[in-house]
Amino acid sequence: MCIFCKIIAGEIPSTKVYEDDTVFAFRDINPQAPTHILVVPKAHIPSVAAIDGENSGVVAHIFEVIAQIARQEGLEKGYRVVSNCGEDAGQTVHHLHFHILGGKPLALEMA
Ligand code: DGP
Repeated sequence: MCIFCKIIAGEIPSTKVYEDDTVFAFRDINPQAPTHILVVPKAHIPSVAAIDGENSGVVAHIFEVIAQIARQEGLEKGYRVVSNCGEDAGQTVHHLHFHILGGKPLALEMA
């Protein structure tokens, strides 16, 4: 089982922010901003590269959840949503996840 599957199963502790039948969100262990939350599907999808017609419904739902969490966290001044896909992007956990970063003005560099 991958590390995020273990977090979803409760085998590794995490600071949960949100959970429903298909989505789980928790605080990043190594925050890069005052608010840094990871939103993941409960189903093991390896990365953005594995999104297809069969599983894209949960991705649409994740974006509704992201908007809800951002409101809950008071990120009305804005936030960034990032998903690293593959080696060149520096993806370290191979379970699809979306970073929510906010709580301060963020640097503009994208690469
Ligand atoms: P990425 O580079 O996009 O694959 O980022 C993976 C993120 O996952 C990274 O910001 C750190 C976070 N992370 C890794 N292991 C754990 C963990 O055990 N608990 C929590 N809360 N976050 C983790």
